[in-house]
Amino acid sequence: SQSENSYSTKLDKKAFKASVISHLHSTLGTDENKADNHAWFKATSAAIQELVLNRLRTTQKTHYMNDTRAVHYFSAEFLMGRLLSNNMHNFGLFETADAALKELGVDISDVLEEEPDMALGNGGLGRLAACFIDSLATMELPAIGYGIHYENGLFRQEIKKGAQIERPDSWRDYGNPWEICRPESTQEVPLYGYVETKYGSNGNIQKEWHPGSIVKGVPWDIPVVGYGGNTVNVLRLWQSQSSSHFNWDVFNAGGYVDAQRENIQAETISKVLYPNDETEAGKELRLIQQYFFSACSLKDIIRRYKRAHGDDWTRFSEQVVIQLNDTHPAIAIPELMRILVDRAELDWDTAWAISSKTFAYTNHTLLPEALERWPVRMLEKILPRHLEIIYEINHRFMQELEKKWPGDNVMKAKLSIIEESDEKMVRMGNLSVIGSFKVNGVAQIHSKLVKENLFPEFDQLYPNKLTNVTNGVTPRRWLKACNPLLSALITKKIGDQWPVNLTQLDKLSVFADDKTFQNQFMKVKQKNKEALAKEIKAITGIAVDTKAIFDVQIKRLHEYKRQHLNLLHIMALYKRLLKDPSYDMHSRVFIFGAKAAPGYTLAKTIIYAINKVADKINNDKRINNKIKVIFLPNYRVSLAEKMIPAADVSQQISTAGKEASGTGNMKLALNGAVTIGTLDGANIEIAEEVGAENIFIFGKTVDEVAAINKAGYKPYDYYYNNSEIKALLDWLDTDYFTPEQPGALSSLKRSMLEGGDPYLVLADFESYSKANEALDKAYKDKDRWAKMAILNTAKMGKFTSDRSVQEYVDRIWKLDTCKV
Ligand code: 26V
Repeated sequence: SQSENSYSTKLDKKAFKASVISHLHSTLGTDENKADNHAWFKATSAAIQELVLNRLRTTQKTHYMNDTRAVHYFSAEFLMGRLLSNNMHNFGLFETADAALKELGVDISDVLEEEPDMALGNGGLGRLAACFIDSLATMELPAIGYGIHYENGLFRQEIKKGAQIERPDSWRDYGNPWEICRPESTQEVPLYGYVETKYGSNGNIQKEWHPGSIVKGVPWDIPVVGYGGNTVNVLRLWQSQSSSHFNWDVFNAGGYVDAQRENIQAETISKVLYPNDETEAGKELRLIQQYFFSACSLKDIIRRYKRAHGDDWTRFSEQVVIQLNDTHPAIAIPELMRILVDRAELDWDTAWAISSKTFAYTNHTLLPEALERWPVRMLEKILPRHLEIIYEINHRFMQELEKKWPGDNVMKAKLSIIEESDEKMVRMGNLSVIGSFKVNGVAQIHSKLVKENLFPEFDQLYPNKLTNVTNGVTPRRWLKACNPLLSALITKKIGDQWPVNLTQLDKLSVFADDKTFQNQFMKVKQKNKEALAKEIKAITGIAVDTKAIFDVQIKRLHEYKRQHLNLLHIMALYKRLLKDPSYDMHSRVFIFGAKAAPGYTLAKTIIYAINKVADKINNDKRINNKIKVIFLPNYRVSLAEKMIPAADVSQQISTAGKEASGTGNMKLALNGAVTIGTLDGANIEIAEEVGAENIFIFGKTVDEVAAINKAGYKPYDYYYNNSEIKALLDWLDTDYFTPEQPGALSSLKRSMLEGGDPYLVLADFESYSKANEALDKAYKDKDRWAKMAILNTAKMGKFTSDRSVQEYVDRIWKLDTCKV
């Protein structure tokens, strides 16, 4: 099997023990008697890292010798989480390490808990990047991830008196055992300044950018271990540093510089990850972050290309494909054009032919507030030459449009990279579509909406450029490593190939009605629930009944994801129980995890509301513990790994058309949770796979949502016509949940009435309530539920990120595997 490779067999328990102890002595400078869990973590990681680095060297040598075409995954975010457990699993060494540490008197789970999460991402987009690089390494594909070495990842969330407080996340305070600094590959990044027009060597007009300042980018490499441990690829993250380099040339140009030179501290560029998921703030430092990592990465790629091909640019796009993870790195397009035209002195058409065969772009959202647009004035100041190049790209594009649709200026205004508003803006989405050879959405429905609503004219202009690649998740982290009990049961039943061939899970389907297997499957779920209950008790002090339904909603807090729909329904159940103590429902524990962007007031109010409603319900003796509401603070990858295996129910309740794909939906179903969800994002494809009997679908469809909005949605109609809805909203207006702070939840009510209820919470409430009743009924039938849970796991084969990556490889990247 793939987990049995030469490296794992070389290192038996005895050798592993010796390696850990030797690292305890010579790397950590301590010994077995003095070592605390953190020291054991460091020593264990060092023992693993030794193997990792050996494979890394071999992989890099092999890729170099074979001069392989490689994908370069440009992403402002990589939400890696912890690496030790994953790396041990991928080397097939987890059991060995477990046994070795046990003999040393150390519990491996205590050791794993010492590792801080690498939280260098906000949510779905960043975690997708992490799953993709795992799959790329597992599938032995030549690939490199490029991103930013943030000193502080996504903020740590504390809940004080029910409200979110943000604290800095310092994941490297005690050092990181995996990263390797590569000062020899430092790059320089120019910023600010002015553009000089002059004559080039061939007598043509040439442009030269004289930057006002230069910062250094220092790369840190994080090895990415593929399953089986053969290929170890690299995630290269750039850290900014001030350069001693002062540009005298510019200085001598006469004080001109000082006027335009910003006094940004170079070090601030990679200081912190912006925590705004899905809202574009247009902050200068963020644009600089984007250019900083894109420019460093391109220079790194070109340095490597030139080592093999010298100044011959003709093969560049054969060797290099760059995937833009959303528009965040789209500035790489004019940067490559600048290098080709200004530096390599290629003519425009030649340069454009290379550049537009190099880039491909993934769109991750349709929300208008998340579509990136930069003020022209800001670009002009920070990247004056790039602005010129963007104008030139746009000018030529306008000529192309004129040929296709003569005289159609409305069309031109719509497709222009430049938005002619009061404050002129550069539309990064349009730039990305024009500058890429493929553009993809992340689930079928999303890609359809990208074609029909977001970029319809582009789809006409460039047929076959817009396409779909449905997201996936790595089953190594999201089943094998996080759910050892279920993994063992599955392996016993169908063998050990499922981690690399997930459609094999379908072999479990024939046991869905098998009573023995149902018992085994649900026993595992029960054990996982008990483990989570312990965790809940430790974190919140609240005891939950593990016989209750564990109902989980974990994702960023956003109105479109509708945590407040879930909350309203919880309040409805509570109200029904108060009114009628014999109201028939299975006891249920509602568990939330969610961070709100620090400036998103309503999202923070929803977190506060969940916590306040929780306080009231959890302490109300009248309802006999039928409902518990748990908000677990600081939701992150490592917490997800504990919550997902224990979930009975997966809440995926976004307004149809708003959630591009979702990936938590896949992770939960993979671990045997049954989805209650809307026909949105990948839920639709999950429903197709598991069948209508094994999922609870509710709510307006994309078409119905569009029709309602077109006709003019009137949330007051629902308020006045449905007495339960009215009572619930009015309840938020009383001081019942916030006696010490009357009116604290009123804004939440207002958002769904005066605020226009933009995400149709009220329109979907009744349907949601009915779906919940059906779910409750299904759960009471133990056999039926077990069958549903089993089939959810069995039918998730499609949603491995290996399948997503294979689709990118076949249709976009055109890579060959390279056996190391
Ligand atoms: C936008 C911005 C705007 C500026 C500040 C920082 C920032 C960070 C991220 C974003 C875009 C977020 C888009 C995103 O995460 N989309 C999610 O992508 C997932 C992977 O494709 C998908 O499963 C989710 O449905 C989608 O919401």
